[in-house]
Amino acid sequence: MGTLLNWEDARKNCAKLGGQLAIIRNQAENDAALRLRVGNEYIWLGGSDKKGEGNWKWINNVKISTYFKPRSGYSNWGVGQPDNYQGINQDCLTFWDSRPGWDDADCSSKFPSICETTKPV
Ligand SMILES: [Ca+2]
Ligand SMILES: [Ca+2]
Repeated sequence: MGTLLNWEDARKNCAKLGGQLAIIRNQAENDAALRLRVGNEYIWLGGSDKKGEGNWKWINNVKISTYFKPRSGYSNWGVGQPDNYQGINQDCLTFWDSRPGWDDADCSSKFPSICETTKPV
């Protein structure tokens, strides 16, 4: 997870390793993923709104709740996120670097990422 990759490369890298970019289904998974973090850094997660602005989805196509589009299911956005910060099109999901919760970030940014295996453990 230490390698710095843009979101799409991170997604492909996880697939190559036989898994997928992490999907966070509940608080326990969120906490477990956060424990993998070294310090306060952005880390790619397996969600984006690349395919439709404001239409946040996990890579398994399950929709992600936002304050402007509430859905059922877990979400953990940081305050005011997602925000397409300063008009930059932020379409990829990450842990926010310094504050609790998730952030939408520029997909071409290079961050570490978390893969999960799809096999039951
Ligand atoms: Ca966006
Ligand atoms: Ca943002």
